[in-house]
Amino acid sequence: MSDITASPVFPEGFLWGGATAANQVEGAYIEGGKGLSIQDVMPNGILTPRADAPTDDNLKQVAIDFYHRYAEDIALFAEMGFGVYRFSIAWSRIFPQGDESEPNEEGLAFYDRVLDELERHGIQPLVTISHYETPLHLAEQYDGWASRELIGFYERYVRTLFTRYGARVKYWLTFNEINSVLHAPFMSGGINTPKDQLSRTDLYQAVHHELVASALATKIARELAPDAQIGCMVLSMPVYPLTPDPDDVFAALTTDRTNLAFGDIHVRGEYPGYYLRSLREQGVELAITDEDRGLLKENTVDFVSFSYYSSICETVDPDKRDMGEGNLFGGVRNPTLKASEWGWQIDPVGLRLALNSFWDRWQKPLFIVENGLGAKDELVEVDGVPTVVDDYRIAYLQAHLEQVGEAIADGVDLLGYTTWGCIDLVSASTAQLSKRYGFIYVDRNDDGSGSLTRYRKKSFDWYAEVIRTNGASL
Ligand code: BGP
Repeated sequence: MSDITASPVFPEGFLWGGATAANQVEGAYIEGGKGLSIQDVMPNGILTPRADAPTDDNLKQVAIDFYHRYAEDIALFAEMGFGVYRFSIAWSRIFPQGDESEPNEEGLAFYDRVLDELERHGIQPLVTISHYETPLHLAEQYDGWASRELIGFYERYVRTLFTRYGARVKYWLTFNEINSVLHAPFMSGGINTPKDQLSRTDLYQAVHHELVASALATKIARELAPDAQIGCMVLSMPVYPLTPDPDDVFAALTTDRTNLAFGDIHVRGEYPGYYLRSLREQGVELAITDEDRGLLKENTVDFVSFSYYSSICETVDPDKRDMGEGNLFGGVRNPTLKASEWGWQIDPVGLRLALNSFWDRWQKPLFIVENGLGAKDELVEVDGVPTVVDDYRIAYLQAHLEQVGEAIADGVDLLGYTTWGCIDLVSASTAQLSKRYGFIYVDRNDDGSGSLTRYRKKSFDWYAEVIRTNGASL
């Protein structure tokens, strides 16, 4: 008989690993037939949403040169014992402009090589189909996801991916942080119209197009890759009431729902009533066809994945709205929590709360596909070996993983956990390299100098031990 009071145990087969995105690691921005993506005109991250043309000060042009060093990097992941590696396919490597009829074979062959290498090491791929890297031509010519035409281009792209890799890749994510298009329309949705000139209707229409495209990807997977498991990916940020005032409690629910809606739609296949009410109150009128409704309803996801970095608070009292930073968007600061150097509040218990609330709500397997601490690391020598003594990162991950263990003991069905930026990479929000997340230090600086040599940080061995013991060492 099992002891239900036993300490949390990660289930057998739990997928431990790490996550990256093409534009943040690959570099080779115009090599191998790749076309420009919106990231190639974003040298400043979301600080200045776009430049007129590519500029040489864009660190993503080289990033960490994963395009040429993927074998070395995957070997390091294998050394840590990764069971899964989440990466994205750069849409503009496969369809350089986005609207061509034929894919770029050289781009497809690159991901074949990455998959070969993962297979060789027994690491499962977890593929993000679209991670903040819409082909630039689709942004400039069509206004990105504001146009319904993007659904057709995305369909062609996913058909190509499922045909080529469907037998080799089990886990797929349709859009990275799909809800983020509301906050960063250019980066997340390739929407060229500046945010302040974009009407609410156009913005929510773009979201609708992505949601329909996401459902369509699930439909195509069922046809072309029947063993594939399709997940949505949502930026999560639990919202607490700042005070016990019932109005604050309801305001917290309302803010939380701006994110929860995306899981609701993917899992239940329809817009929830509270979402429709909010659209009405904002004067948004969406063009939704019967075909859209059918696609959403019939093609719900197999699992829900999400990023988790912090929680926020909410209050109706304007005098108490002390705003803090967060992942793409912030919220009212929580006076009980500390924050990272970038002001992202650190809340391990919030992760257990998110896991429990998502499981209670959706009853679908969950996957944590981003979590981690961005920090400024210093390369030092220990016993003559260059390394980073990143005890702060170990403490962050340890505290979060303990809460993940608690959530599993609470009964949550969790497929796996991939830390964000398992190797240092270019930050999405700042476009700099000095905001580091990795277990592996990459010698490259914000001014582009550096040898690109990889070094194992102290957290490298720590994570390897967590994986080796399936969490028992936590
Ligand atoms: C998420 C993105 C990632 C990643 C991460 C950390 O929003 O999905 O691409 O970058 O946040 O953010 P940052 O790089 O800004 O620290």
